[in-house]
Amino acid sequence: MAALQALIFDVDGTLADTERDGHRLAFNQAFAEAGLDWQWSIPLYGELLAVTGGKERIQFFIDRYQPSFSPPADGKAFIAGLHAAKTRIYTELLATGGIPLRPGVRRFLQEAYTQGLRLAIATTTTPANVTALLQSVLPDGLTWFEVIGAGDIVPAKKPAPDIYLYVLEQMGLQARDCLAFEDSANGLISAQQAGLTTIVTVNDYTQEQDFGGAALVLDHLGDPHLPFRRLAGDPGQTTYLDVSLARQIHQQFA
Ligand code: XBP
Ligand code: MG
Repeated sequence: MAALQALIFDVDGTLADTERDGHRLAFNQAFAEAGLDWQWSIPLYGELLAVTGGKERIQFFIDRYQPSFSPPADGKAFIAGLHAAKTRIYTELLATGGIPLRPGVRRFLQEAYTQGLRLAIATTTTPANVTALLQSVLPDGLTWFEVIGAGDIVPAKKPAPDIYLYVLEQMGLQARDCLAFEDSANGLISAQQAGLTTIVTVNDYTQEQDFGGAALVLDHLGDPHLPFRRLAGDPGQTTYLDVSLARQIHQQFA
């Protein structure tokens, strides 16, 4: 039976709740700067999150909600320009320290790193966004994560397994050596298709989604003074995720 060697983390919604008050606001500000009257409300953004990737999300929005909109230049270049502005706005917002890590994330990562587990990131978001988040709330993460698989480095975004397969290849590991951490159904499908046992921590946008096949579904990772709520799976008597429970879950599903 393979021993647990590495943990691979999604970013948005998993390390931090970045979507509603981060990405969404940055998209809206980029639209305003471009003179567009598009406004993504909290519920509309929940619907748009079904499409992963910011450029892909803007394209989907135009197709569905602005079908008569004709971009001033070539459509792809127009979206790329809007998205570059969004990335600038989002990374500036993170630099103000506006978005904290989710409960238990720092504690668990610190423990895992100290115990010699290898750490990596597999995300749909733009690489600059990951760096900006780590710089602002987890500077140690810039050295802890040995591989950061992000954004357009693979052509097919989640729910395709490509980003997880890329990270596994970079680390020289098999899926059975690792655990993945996700917050969304698209992320879970991506990790599962790559063969990874997956722990899910839900958030407001994802709590109603289908997490069938996840090893464990929690409201967050928990902390000694902030127990998690178990939504599916068997964490035994433990009330917060530590390396010992992570190893146990990995063995259960190995
Ligand atoms: C995150 C995403 C990203 C962000 C926006 O999904 O879907 O598109 O919302 O980032 P996951 P960009 O958590 O599954 O990685 O605008 O940089 O694409
Ligand atoms: Mg996510």
